[in-house]
Amino acid sequence: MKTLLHNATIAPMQGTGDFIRHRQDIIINDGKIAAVHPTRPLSDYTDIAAENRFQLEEKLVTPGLIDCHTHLVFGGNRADEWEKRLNGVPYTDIAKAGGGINATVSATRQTDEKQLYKTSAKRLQALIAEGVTTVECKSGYGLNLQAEEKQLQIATQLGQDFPVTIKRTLLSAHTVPPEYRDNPDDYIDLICKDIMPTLHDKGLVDAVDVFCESVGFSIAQTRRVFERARALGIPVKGHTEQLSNLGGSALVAEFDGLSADHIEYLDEAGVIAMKQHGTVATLLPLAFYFLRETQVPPIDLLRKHRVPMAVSTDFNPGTAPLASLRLAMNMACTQFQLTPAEVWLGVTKHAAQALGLQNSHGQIKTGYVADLAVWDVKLPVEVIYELGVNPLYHRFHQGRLDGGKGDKAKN
Ligand code: DI6
Ligand code: FE
Repeated sequence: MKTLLHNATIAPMQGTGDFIRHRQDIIINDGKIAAVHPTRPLSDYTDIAAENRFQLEEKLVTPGLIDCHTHLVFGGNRADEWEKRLNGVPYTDIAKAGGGINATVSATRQTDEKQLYKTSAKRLQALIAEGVTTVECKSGYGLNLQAEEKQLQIATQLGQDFPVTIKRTLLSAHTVPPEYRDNPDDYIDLICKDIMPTLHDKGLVDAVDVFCESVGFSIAQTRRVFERARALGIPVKGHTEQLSNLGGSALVAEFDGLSADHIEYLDEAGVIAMKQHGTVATLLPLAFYFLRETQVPPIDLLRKHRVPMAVSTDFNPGTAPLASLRLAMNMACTQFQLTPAEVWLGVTKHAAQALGLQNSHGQIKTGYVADLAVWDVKLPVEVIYELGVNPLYHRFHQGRLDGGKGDKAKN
């Protein structure tokens, strides 16, 4: 089936990300971008059915947005904990009372599939409504085989039911579950010998992630998880240098990892290692904001060494309960001083690279998947600038106007 987007302004997200082309036609065939060229008269397109021609009158078309780091599937929430913190209860007291990541682990284990699916679907719909066409979903709130599988199965199901591409990341090494509190290395054994290979065999794992941090897992433990992933042929990524500098990002790079994420405390040696191995720097300004952090990631070093920067929500119940990639884009500008062009590349081309999709997603290019967002604006910066009003006009996933299975997203 052929579709025509007629007379668009396009931001193809190649090169520097800030160039746009006016008066362009995009032809979609079988879900892929078949051609992009200057506008021709509609009468030239007799082979395309009238209902598949979209006259855009110079509206802006960008690649569909890619949210390359989320923890979308989890049970419960931590609003109570947040309120306690705001009322002055020390974090250590909250942790002692079972708060933090393990509070969400317990809620996720207890919540049945149906309920988990329902709440996760709502969050996904919020992302979709802003023009997102690809979402990465992590496990990491199950922390045993059964509950990690439950999270990844729900992520898979969401990708089948909604007009969005879902990539699944195994984050069993998110924190030490209560059963292993006194012997975390045995938990690493469990991940390497049981959880990872079993879920990989079931086809549920697209990447493996580790929270490498003093409050998470050490470099030695992270290395063990990465070695196992490499042996199974699974790409790795990391939550690294979020709260301190352990050298986790360089370790991700050593394993030719897809991305090192957070990276507020990253140093130049880590930046250079990432450059050498093609590892993307994923910036998460919403977590930075919600935690009221003050250490900004080393943006100038990333620029100097030309490390591609992605921008993502990190949507999660503890540090970023904010299901808006446009808000993350805005805050990447205000909090981290990225330029709008850098931010746009960060949610398209570079976010695709952070998921290993750089040859098929994130750009308007012949042969690429026709995941496209049509915006009722003239300039890309407008999508970042004005929040609270949704400028999305149309959204195409694999060439279909929110269509087919997309009808569900509207309910
Ligand atoms: N870093 C974070 O900011 C989140 N996970 C991580 O590794 C926190 C997740 C949570 O608090 O539930
Ligand atoms: Fe995260």
